[in-house]
Amino acid sequence: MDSYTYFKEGLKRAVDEFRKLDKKETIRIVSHLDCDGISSSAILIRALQHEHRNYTVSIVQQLNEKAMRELNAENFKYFFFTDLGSSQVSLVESIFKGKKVFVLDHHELDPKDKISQRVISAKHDAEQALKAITAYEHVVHVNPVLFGVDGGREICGAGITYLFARILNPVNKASAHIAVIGAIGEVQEHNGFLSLNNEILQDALATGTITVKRGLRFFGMQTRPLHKVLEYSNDPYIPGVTGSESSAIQWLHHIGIDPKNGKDWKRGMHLSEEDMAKLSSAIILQRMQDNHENPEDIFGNVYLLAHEKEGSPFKDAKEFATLLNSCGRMQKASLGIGALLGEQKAKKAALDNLAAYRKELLKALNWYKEAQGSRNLVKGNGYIIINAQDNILSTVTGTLASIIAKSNELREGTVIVSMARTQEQTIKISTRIAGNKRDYPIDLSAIISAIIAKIEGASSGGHYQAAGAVIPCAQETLFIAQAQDVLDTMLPAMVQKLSVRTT
Ligand SMILES: [Mn+2]
Repeated sequence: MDSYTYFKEGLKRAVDEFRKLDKKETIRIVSHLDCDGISSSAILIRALQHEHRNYTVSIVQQLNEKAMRELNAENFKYFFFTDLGSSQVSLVESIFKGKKVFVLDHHELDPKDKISQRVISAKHDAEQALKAITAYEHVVHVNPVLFGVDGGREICGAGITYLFARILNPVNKASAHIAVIGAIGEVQEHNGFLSLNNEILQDALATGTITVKRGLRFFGMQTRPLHKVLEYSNDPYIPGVTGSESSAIQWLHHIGIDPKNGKDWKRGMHLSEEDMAKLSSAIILQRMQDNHENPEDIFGNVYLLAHEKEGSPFKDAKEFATLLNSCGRMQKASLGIGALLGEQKAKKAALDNLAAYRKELLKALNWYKEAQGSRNLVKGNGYIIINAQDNILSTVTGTLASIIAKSNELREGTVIVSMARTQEQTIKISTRIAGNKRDYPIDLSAIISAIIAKIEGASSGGHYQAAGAVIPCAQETLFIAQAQDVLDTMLPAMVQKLSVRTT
């Protein structure tokens, strides 16, 4: 048996545990606020409905000790934590005495949890990993990382929840498309899916909920005017076109495509096959003239929801995923869940919410423009610290940092640290690297852990090139000082590696 088969065997054991639960009890679902977490909860809700189980759902930004103690004080015996919980599983086990908590997660394992650490020491031995799932008194813990499966790329929270649901009852195959949306939101799709994600996609194709076609890798082909799609296209980048609305319109005329359909702007999905071919070759040519590394790297898989109308913001799985993220960030996750479950009212409200979210984002960008030269921006050698305090929504700090990173205003390779206060007396911190390359030798998760090492009450997480942290508000000044210190010492060594590599 390979590790994937063992992992599914582990899910089967979790399902067996689930079947033992008293049917009269209400199940408390707690999930993460991003697209993946929202998708996970939608899949689980549908599965529990089929089982005729009662449930109640909460979506949270993070699962800290305080939140867990509050949950434990509620009047529930059974819990499901989806897309979160693994990195605090030892705390879950110690807090939820006399309860049963199912943790379905793909995040890093808890360094304080002896059971998962034993599996890591045994080099993810499959038998050990299987035993670990039910080795707790109050937790049933399923995480592909235990089996040596890459939780960053091969499967996400929604995928794990989907496989759990599929074992519980094959009728849940009808939810495969939701897991695909979750994986796309989690950026696990790169010209196709790997292993378990791909297996789930095959289910979605077989049940007919999703169709895949090759197409231009642009965002918004269903809903945005074509010239807007080109104006905003950072990846793939079109030299001389990206970044300017008027250039995009002129260029379309120049290559023989009318940007209008009568009175209205033409959208990507309106293009005839002939015009689509014309557009593709013109983009490749434009990139060749600019000596782009891979001028023809403009195509990718487009995942379309079969039962949504052409031109709808729910048609393209990538646009749907963005919509779900915006629901989470505006604290309106329930609209996202409703939209995934096909509720028309929720879908409409989710669209209104997307407009409100875009306003918040614009507000954040305007604040950043006006903050130039102020004390809120700390500029150093190779980095910038943006301290937005209460001026922007804490849930858009990451997106703000990403937009600045891709805007070409900072030198390539500049580290961006963006901070904003939450409603819980904490500060949310996001880090990004400026530029459009995918692999700078700058390890942001190492940098962020070094910064928070001396800060009490801080926690961090993330990946090599997109990491974040949460600190208490009282530590704001100390954090900035620590960040300057760490970046001044760590960055030069990493950047030196960068210049060696590129020459
Ligand atoms: Mn996730």
